[in-house]
Amino acid sequence: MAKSLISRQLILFGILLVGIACTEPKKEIVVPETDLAQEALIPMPLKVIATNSAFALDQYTAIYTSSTEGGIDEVGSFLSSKIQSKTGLRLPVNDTEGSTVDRVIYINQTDELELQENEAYQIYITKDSIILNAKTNEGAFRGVQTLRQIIPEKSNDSLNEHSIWPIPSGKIMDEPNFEFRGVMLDVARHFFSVEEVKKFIDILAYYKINVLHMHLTDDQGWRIEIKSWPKLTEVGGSTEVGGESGGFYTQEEYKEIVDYAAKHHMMILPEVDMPGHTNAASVSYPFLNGNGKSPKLYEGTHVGFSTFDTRKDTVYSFIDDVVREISSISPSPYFHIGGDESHVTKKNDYKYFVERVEKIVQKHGKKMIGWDEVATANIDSTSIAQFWNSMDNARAAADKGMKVILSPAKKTYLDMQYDPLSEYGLHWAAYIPVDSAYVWKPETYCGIPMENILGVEAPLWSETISNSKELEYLAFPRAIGYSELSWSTETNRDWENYKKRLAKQAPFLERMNINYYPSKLIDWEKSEYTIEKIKKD
Ligand code: TNX
Repeated sequence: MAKSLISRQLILFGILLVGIACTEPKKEIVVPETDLAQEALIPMPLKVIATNSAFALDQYTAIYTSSTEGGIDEVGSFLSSKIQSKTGLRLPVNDTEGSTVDRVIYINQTDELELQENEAYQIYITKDSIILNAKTNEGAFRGVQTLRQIIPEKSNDSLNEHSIWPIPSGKIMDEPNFEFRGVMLDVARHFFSVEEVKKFIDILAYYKINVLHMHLTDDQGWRIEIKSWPKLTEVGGSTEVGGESGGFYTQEEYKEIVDYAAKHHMMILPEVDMPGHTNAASVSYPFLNGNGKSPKLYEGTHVGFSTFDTRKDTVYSFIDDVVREISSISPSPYFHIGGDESHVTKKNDYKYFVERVEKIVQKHGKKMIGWDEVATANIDSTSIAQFWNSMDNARAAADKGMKVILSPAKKTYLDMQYDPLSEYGLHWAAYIPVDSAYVWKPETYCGIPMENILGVEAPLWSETISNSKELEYLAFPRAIGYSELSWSTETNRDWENYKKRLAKQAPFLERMNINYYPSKLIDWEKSEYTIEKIKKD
């Protein structure tokens, strides 16, 4: 604390010195009139108050953070690098010497914030400064995403002798409605490389998603190195749907993803799906198998035919090793055990299995998450159910005092087709056009109390997709809507208003080279790219 106070003072002193050093009389900067309340922010912040002037972001702007250590400085550097890629400007961060500074962006960690949530932040934008106050680095990072969204794509070159990017002035107060705002990626049916996962994280973080759930194992593939059971990846990782060679992450690569996500204040939630969806594991080590058949590598898309042998102690020793190894490289407080669609596991065996695995997960210091079927077992109120299919299971979980993550297939499954003509995806739960994905209320959808709802997650199953281009087609723009459903309050959500803000995401998505689905329900901000795409579809 003392250290951070000292460095804060040093920086403010630095700003002062710089100010004094600039003895030349400054020309007044000219800014246009603006309206902060009309900005296309997604997710919609809690409160936005416009004051109709602007902060002139330009080459004489500098970023300072309240401390030069402890992570808040990294949030400052993150903002600087994103400003550079959007505008070409190179803003110094915590630079106390040299450069001419006319205006500052100050990112300030403070315990005194009117808002309560960990991720809360407030931004004050005036003609001369932008002050971003947050309780935590996480909150500061969320605020930085808001700032990124209100920096114009194009500079104003006509009002002054040099280019400025006018940022509308006013005040933003913001915090999330739900603490868990997730997207899931199935890397088991088709494998996605570390680089592909990182690109996905880049876009999700921009919309304040804070959990990437990775479905690491299934019948068609085992995707994470387990050092004590090497055949899982040697054999089980060798295939994927459709017969192409699969792939897997070494533990080092998994850590690389975890670290990359952490820099974006995002948690990687690991899932090892069991006792069903375990064919790849059973082919690697046949003693695990409990369906009475001899397991073979599987490249099709059926579900529900595999199961572990739930009555063998050696199976639990195996699971102990897997949970231990993954937990040791996973900072997430949760471990997801799957637990869905175990159609060939007898009911009592299923319950026995879930109850025993819950203890293993807890032994390794994690809270268990499972798909909603786990609520049929006698599990702790500290475990979490992920509602995808059965309202009864979701309600049973809430009755036990458990928290529930909402992933109703009819509303949030990113692998559902938009409509019968859209490429990729399935439609067993529903067709989910962009409006239907947005127009529902997590707060009341399955009739469980708000205090039992941990958040919302949109799963992207990968039976029909195998690369970034296809992934992006299904995920975007729908995932952007789920970010608003989980961050913004019910009173701040409105389809007619959202669809106008969504239309204005096109330039960002295009700059990021995202192959989003150009739904005709949205009047996309026209650019050559979108016009071309709409013509083709
Ligand atoms: C159901 S949802 C599954 C997945 C499939 C998905 C396809 C859930 C918990 N299980 O195994 O990939 O449908 O949409």
